[in-house]
Amino acid sequence: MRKTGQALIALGANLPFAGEPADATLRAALAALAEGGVPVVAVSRFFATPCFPAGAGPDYVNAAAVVEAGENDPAALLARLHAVEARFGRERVQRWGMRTLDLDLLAMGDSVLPDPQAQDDWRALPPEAQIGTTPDRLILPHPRLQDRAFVLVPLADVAPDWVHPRLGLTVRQMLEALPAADRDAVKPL
Ligand code: A4P
Ligand code: MG
Repeated sequence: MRKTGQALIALGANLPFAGEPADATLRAALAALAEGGVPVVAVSRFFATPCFPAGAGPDYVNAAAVVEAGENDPAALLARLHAVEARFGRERVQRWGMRTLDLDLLAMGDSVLPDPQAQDDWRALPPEAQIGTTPDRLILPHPRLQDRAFVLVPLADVAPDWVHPRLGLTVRQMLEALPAADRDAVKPL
């Protein structure tokens, strides 16, 4: 069996599920991953983050985790994340819409999927095109991770020295490149 090592995931929620607040959902989702054969190696602090796009819904709770991919290749791991999302009430009504749980696969080591050119193209997508264009296949690293304080601040808790395989920058460096106001808006719960 192929071993693929560790993966970085992002967790987010901005709607309660079954009467429980978003932070409880994130905790339960991490437990569900572990029970479902995806051991959780490290978990960041939980943060309150302003909704992006601004005004599109309540604030989010965001976190990041390192998980053991084991025998899961990236597609299998994303399928497991989607199964956990479904269990916690995720409905895909609108891209970037409000959600009870979002689990994104941020990276797996230095894997670049589906290929370097496509990852570069998705990463370079202009902001106005991003909302209307949804990838139909797995992109790794996640094409927006370098832009988002709500991803990078939690990620810096668990993987500050992970290097983006296309940008050659660490999580810490990507975070430093963001506007200070973006970073400061991400507050530990
Ligand atoms: N997909 C391709 N690559 C990946 C990947 N690396 N990880 C595909 C996860 N999914 C990936 O995702 C859309 C499609 O991208 C799927 O077919 C998937 O296979 P989705 O989860 O169905 O839809 P989504 O969650 O609306 O899209 P996405 O791209 O995950 O949304 P974002 O960009 O993550 O935005 N504001 C705050 N403060 N905090 C948040 O966490 N999250 C979003 C969601 C918006 N605003 C937010 C937050
Ligand atoms: Mg998602």
